[in-house]
Amino acid sequence: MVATTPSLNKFEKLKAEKDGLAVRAELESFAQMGWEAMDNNDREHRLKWLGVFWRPVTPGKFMMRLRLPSGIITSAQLRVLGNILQRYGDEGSADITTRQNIQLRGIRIEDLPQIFAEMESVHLTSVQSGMDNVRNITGSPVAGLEAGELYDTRAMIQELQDKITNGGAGNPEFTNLPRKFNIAIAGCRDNSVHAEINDLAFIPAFKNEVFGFNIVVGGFFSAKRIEPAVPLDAWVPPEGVIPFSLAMLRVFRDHGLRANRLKSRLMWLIDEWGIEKLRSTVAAEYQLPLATAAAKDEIEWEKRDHLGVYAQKQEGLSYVGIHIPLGRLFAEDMFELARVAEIYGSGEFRFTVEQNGIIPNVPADRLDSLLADSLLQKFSIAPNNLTRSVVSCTGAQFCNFALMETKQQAEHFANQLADRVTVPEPVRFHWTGCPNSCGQPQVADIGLMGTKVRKDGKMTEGVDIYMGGTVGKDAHLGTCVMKGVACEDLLPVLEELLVKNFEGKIKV
Ligand code: SRM
Ligand code: SF4
Repeated sequence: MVATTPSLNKFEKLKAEKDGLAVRAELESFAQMGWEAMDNNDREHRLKWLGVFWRPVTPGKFMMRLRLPSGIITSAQLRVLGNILQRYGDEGSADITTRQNIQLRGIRIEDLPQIFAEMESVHLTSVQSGMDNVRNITGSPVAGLEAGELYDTRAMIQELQDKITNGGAGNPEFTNLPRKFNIAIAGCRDNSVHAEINDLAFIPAFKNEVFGFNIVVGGFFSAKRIEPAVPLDAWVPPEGVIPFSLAMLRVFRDHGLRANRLKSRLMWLIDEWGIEKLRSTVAAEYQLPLATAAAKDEIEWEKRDHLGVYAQKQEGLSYVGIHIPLGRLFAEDMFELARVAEIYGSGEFRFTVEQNGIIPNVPADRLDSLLADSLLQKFSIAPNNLTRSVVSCTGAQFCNFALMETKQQAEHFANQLADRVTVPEPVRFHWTGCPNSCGQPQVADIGLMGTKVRKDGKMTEGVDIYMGGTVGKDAHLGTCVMKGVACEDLLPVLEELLVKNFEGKIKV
């Protein structure tokens, strides 16, 4: 248990007063009293331990962030989410997140007991998805499907989530970390998880010809500081991934810095201790022999977006990646995704960190009918190179940190550019509404970070532009190349960047 001292920040005091998970027992009474009568800390902070987020932008309409290990969901689960959204009419919507997860919008406090019961009936949980908890654990969205994969990480990722959350019931052992904690486990050769931007990531690597994972630590984005993960010089076999992760979480929980929330992520502890001390402390907690890293890892492919039709390793089956613009879904879309997954596939659907979707397990004799299905008119398998790879955070529509509206702007500019310019390859645009960088502009070909700009004596929405982010093999972060471009001046700037850097040709 972490002691409260006067130097602790206000969130540490809040957690020490009452654990976030404690609000689960009070849901019925919250539902009866309504959001206005609730204690402020319960409403605005502790509910996040259940994945329920107060939205100051839309008071009374909460956001619910789920947990979807490896981004996998079933048709039955999609229908339950569709039913939840349907209650809220036009106010009910959902977003696929940059951690291959789902967030629901429009949620009313009075409905929470019923919503949780519906979710539990199909084994969906939102527990510990906000505040000082482990976020959705990312894995390859084609785990178990991909011919070239080295290890099918699905069961491992699910089991790790179950350990951290006590099977979705909530686990007080890991609900009071110093800060959020991101974990990614890669079993494919293309780094589809963005290992380098996680606090803890496992990267496939052979040590003395035995398969296992090299470990990198401390990657994070924040408004104050951006750091890629650094090697821990450690390797674990597959059966070591879960005990190692739990050991790391215990060390972070017990030794992570808690005085200043702006300096609490794992990298700040690495700064204070040095990587060797982190390694030896976690090794002692791990209680198994910890090998040094394998000399090379197996991330050898460029990152793919998985859009289109691809043969699976299972003879006669394909997976089909579909483009979901900005990751935005409504109730009807949930029902439609459930339908196509069921009638053309195996009743399973997957989400990617690019905020798109995958229908796995489509037999050859159903492929043509799937490709002719009306849903694929809306969610294309082959969008153009400028709209195809657009990622966007939530932005001002629902997020009070936002310095700009993101999703509509992202769509507007992508469509405008597609009308005016052709490029030979997809260009990856990432939009993020503020320096917290949820939309990961630092991994993009062209990253756009919301800011305020003074123009003609008035403050207006603008962006700082990032470039040079590479993903997949040898991933590295991009840097800011242009500051404070007003959105109204942005189109010609983007056109020029496409022409100069991406072989763009202006359409005549
Ligand atoms: Fe994030 C906070 C949305 C991925 C860095 N993030 C927030 C909040 C909760 C702020 C708030 O209360 O409004 C946003 C909720 C807005 C809303 O209504 O949706 C929010 N973050 C998101 C999502 C939904 C963006 C998206 O549209 O996809 C992503 C949810 C992922 C999930 O399923 O759990 C999301 N956030 C990220 C990522 C990307 C990633 O994980 O790969 C990052 C950068 C990586 C990292 O964390 O190191 C990220 N979010 C932050 C930060 C800065 C963290 C820090 O250490 O300072 C904050 C602010 C904070 O935690 O204090 C934040
Ligand atoms: Fe909100 Fe900023 Fe995150 Fe976008 S980057 S979701 S605006 S906190």
